[in-house]
Amino acid sequence: MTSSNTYDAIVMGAGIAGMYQLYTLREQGFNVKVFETGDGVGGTWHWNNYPGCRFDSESYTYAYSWSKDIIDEWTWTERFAPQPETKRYLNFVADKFNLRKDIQFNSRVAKATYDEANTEWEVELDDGSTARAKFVISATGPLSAFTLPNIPGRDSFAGESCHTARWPLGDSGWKANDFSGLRVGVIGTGATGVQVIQEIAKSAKELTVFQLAPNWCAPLNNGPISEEETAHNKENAQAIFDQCNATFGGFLHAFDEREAASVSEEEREAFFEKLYAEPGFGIWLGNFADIMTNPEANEIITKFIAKKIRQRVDNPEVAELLIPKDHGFGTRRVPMETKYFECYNQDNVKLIDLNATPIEEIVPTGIKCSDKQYDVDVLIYATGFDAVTGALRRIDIAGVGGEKMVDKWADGPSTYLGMQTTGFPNLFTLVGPHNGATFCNIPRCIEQNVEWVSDLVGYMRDKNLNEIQPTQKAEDDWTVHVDELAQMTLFPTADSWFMGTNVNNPDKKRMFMLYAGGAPNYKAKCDDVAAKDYDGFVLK
Ligand code: NA7
Repeated sequence: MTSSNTYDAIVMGAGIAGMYQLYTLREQGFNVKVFETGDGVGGTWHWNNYPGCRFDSESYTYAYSWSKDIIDEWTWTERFAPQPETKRYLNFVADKFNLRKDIQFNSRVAKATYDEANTEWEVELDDGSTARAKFVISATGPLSAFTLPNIPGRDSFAGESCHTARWPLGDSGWKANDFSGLRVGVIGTGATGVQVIQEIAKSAKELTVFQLAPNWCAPLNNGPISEEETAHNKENAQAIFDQCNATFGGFLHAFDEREAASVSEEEREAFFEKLYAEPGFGIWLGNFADIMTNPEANEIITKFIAKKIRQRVDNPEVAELLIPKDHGFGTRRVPMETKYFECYNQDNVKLIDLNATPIEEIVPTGIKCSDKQYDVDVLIYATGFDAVTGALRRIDIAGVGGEKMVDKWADGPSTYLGMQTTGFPNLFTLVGPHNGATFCNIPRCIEQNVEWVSDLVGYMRDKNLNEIQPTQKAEDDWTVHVDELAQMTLFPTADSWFMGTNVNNPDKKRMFMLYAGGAPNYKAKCDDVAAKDYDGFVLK
């Protein structure tokens, strides 16, 4: 290395992906620097301190698989761990492998510019300092660039407010999840809104939920993990990870290959009831596979979930407001809940349908809708993210010839394997757009992404290669393939962050942002590309 701020690789972000990327490249003898906006490791689990935040993945399937020591030494207390536990886990990993020594915290990458002559990147931080590296690897997270609603008067609110992804931790009061005596407003009813609402409802004097579109929520069925189960999980960890890696979404749950219409109504109903009562995503990702591809099959499960909501909500009018009418079950991310619907049976919880009475403005004392004003003490924005490409869009990335990534992707991202885009050599996008890790029990696919990139960087060192980027054809073919796969599913029938839509990002093109071919197919394709000396890439 020529100077103290020149590295083999710079990793942007110290979440689950960035931490593992640092570890693997360092193990291979590379000089790596991680720049992290926050003041600690963990990414999503560092920032999302809102009450109720927890896994929807079984804890022991979400853990890192690459260290037996971690598996043996860490014990998960709940089937779906709460966020503070996961944050502790990731700090434990960082301590154990001394990761912090190569991470610079409170350091947001503002700019990355490719230096063609030297085939390396110059990265500039918010404070104007710079660093250089042959490779830049973004581990900025698909759901990290949070969005606040563009509602007039937002800054005039005189009470306290926050986005859920920037929950201000405190020792007492609402910041410590005690809402007693407070009137609270929550805007947003996605997976985050659902988690935070069911917690706030427990103690708030009044909770007013402002809902644009309801989501198809299903029970998480969380519980403690017994000592025997923990022992079993540790002993069989590799088999559990292998099981996950063989499924579409990297979860324990695998689709049932029977068609929904192929079984009797009685059998189907019993199957749905069983899945509804079981922990985790089984009702979605362990259901008949054709619920995700065939509108008629989807309608059957949709009707079942609607029936459940009607059974659980006392007031039929409120129940109807909580039942989505514009999309089928599973076509958007299914929020997992614990007595969420029952919250609306409580006297302290009110649901406001923003389609009937839109928000006109935020005023110092609360929210003014078209029919009346709701005064609140605390206002929570659970309004989502500029998903998948958002964090990259917020960095000024310039590639060959000074081309900006935001311009290249103005009409939606185009990539090869969701890992690279032409004109931006040596830049890899972990869990990037159209990458198999985006629709996945994320650490399972993050490990695949990271290991693939690390192998590639090692390969380039061995072969004395300096530069890699995809061919235009490989990129075009992959982008078309991703779209074709999406069109075979029902995902494009709904607006959601899967499709890049969020009312607060009106300029973003509606386009499927994930990869719907399933984790095993994605891995097989990546492995095949590597086995063929990185077929589809130009290496120099
Ligand atoms: P989501 O799923 O994007 O949900 C955001 C919610 O906020 C959703 O209900 C939106 O309604 C609502 N929203 C957004 N902007 C507004 C405005 N301006 N006014 C009213 N309501 C608004 O984000 P989450 O954080 O819940 O979940 C993201 C992922 O994180 C989740 O899937 C997990 O994988 C982890 P809309 O849907 O547009 O009707």
